[in-house]
Amino acid sequence: MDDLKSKYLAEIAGAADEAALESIRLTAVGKKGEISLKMRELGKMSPEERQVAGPRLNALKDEINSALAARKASLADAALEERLRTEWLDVSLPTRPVRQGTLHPVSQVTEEVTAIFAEMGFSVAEGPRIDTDWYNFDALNIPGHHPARAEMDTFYMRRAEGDNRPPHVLRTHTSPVQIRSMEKLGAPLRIICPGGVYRADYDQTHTPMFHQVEGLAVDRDISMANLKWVLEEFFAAFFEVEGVKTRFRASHFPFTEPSAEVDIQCSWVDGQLKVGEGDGWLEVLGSGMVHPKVLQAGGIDPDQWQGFAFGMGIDRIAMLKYGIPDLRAFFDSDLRWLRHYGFASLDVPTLRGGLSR
Ligand code: 2U9
Repeated sequence: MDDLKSKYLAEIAGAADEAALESIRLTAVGKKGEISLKMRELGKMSPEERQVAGPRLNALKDEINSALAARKASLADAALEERLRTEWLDVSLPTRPVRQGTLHPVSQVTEEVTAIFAEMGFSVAEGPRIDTDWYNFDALNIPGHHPARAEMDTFYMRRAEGDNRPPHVLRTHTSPVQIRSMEKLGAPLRIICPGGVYRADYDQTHTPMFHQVEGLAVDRDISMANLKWVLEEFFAAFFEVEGVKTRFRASHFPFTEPSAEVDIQCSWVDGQLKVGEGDGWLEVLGSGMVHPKVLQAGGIDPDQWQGFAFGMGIDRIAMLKYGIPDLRAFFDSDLRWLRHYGFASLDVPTLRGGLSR
């Protein structure tokens, strides 16, 4: 019996896995195992012999069973240790590069423009895209008969039968937002108004919906000199160059007096636009001193306050900065175009961190 015990305990200690253990169990203590057969032999023994052999066989069986259980547990522990060692995950690693959506150039440029003007103390104002013709036209010194109304190719909203109130329009510029802001906030005031606007026009350089950003600064002593400085700061920051010369050409808008169209200094090298160098000029913006009637419409006393205003097309400056050739592609929702011209959605433009990395 001592031989049996040392044989099986050695085999159990050396078993490599659960399958080996199970086969040892069957050979030793299984129904037809060696120890079970020995127990059957007890019946042939004399009572005296049986009294000695019986308890020893039972003890041997118990000992082998507990050795089997202990070995099984230690094999399971070792298997778990091995899994813990090999199956690990570094949760601090960046995620796999999944194909993500991109920021549309219009959104990117709007963020860039906002960051630059924010630095100069302008906040962002927004308003409705459907507005009354008073906010869109009359308040801006464009009365009913004014040719500018026809020129703007306005989309008018249909009125219900018998409704004689003045019609609503799809705003043709973001200027109504400035009127609303003057009414709400009063003077002094520094705001920019970015957003979509609508004109019934469609060709290579016009889409019926496009984006503008307009700016308005109202204070006690504001002049064209302030306007010029603000715009030159803006263009240098936006085009990410040291400085940009501007050229103001006299013009006419109903809502500003005097009015100027503004060109920026540029050159064309191998078909590529370079802003802030060379002796070419590129028209980018309209501007002027806010017309007294327009200040009045916004509830601001023109004898106490004056202001400058400007307006430019976001889509157009996006095309210029990022070399995008066709305006109409902006609104096609073509995924290949969006992947090519889009921006990483988490790179927020800031003046210090870089506008467009
Ligand atoms: C208020 C007072 C004055 C905004 C202005 C322009 C000149 C202008 C065009 C540029 C290209 C529109 O997108 S575009 O076609 N804009 O030339 N906009 S001054 O003047 C305002 C606005 C609001 C209360």
